[in-house]
Amino acid sequence: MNITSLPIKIEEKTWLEYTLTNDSGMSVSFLNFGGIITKMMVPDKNNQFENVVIGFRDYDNYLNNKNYFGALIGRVAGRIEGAQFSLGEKTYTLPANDGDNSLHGGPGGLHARTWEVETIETPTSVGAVLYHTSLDGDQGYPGTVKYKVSYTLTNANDFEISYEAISDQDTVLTLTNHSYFNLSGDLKDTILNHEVTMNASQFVELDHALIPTGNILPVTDTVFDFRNGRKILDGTLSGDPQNQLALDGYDHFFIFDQTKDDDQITLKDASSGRQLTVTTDQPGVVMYTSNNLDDSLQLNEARSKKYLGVCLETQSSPASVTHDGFPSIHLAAHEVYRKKTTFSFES
Ligand code: G6D
Repeated sequence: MNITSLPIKIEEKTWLEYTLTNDSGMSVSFLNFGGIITKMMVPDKNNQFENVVIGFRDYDNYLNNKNYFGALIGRVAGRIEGAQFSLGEKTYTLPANDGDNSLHGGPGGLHARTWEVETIETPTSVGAVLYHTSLDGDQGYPGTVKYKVSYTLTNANDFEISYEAISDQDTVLTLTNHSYFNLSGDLKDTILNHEVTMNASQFVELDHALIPTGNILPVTDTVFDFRNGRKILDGTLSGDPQNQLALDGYDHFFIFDQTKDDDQITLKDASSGRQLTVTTDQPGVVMYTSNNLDDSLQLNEARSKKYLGVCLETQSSPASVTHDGFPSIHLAAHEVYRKKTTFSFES
């Protein structure tokens, strides 16, 4: 196992790219800028190590990372309708960076911040702790928030992301990571034939602006039912209005069934034999199948294109600031926000 770091000159700044490597050769590389995961080298069924996440070939493109490739997302992952919310008697106005709405914590969200990094090595894992402080009023949100995010790679090929945050005032917050997974390896294929199994009987209906309508729908008898496994392809061909308004794919919040089993999502690619299991203590996940990704970007191994990656943004629901009955994103003053998502790879 080892941890290396590489200085990367970007305009007048110098970023650091850290690479965590375990005893079996799996590695995860990330930047101190945005906590952006730039590569994940994972073996296939023939023990061939290939990259399974989307990343830019030229790192200066991360300065304008409109697809949020690999980035930590916050203060609030997802969309806040009308770019405003109220806490008690006070209404807060956020930058409207997605039409009339606020997306992914605003233009100066966590994806675009520089984090302090401390590396950690134990007998069975290598990792790092990333620290950042966001001041009261940052991107329109109340409260000074101190963040602590841990990236840990174990010798069992588990990559764990643990999130901690504390605010000195009541605020709203739900954090995630926006990696685009593609298990075919080195972007050889799209994710359309990836099979998803997900422990979710409900999903959240969206309107034309991808804002939750307030309706929570059953997945039964729809292409949103992944409980017994389903190819992502189904959602691109279904003609279901909910797939169509997401540009013929998925971009929806799925609410996990509350069971004892924390293995909430499995992603399988038959061609490579790779399997990713996601376990989390978050109440749900936005599964986004890169329906919005055009062919304008040069990535590590290929040009970008639609359906080249699938995001599994485990999180709570920003719709909770507008509608009752949704998993809350409220964080009380001095309450510790503590969440963990583990990405376990097998082949
Ligand atoms: C699109 O609607 C999607 C979001 O879910 C995604 O995070 C973003 O592209 C990168 O706006």
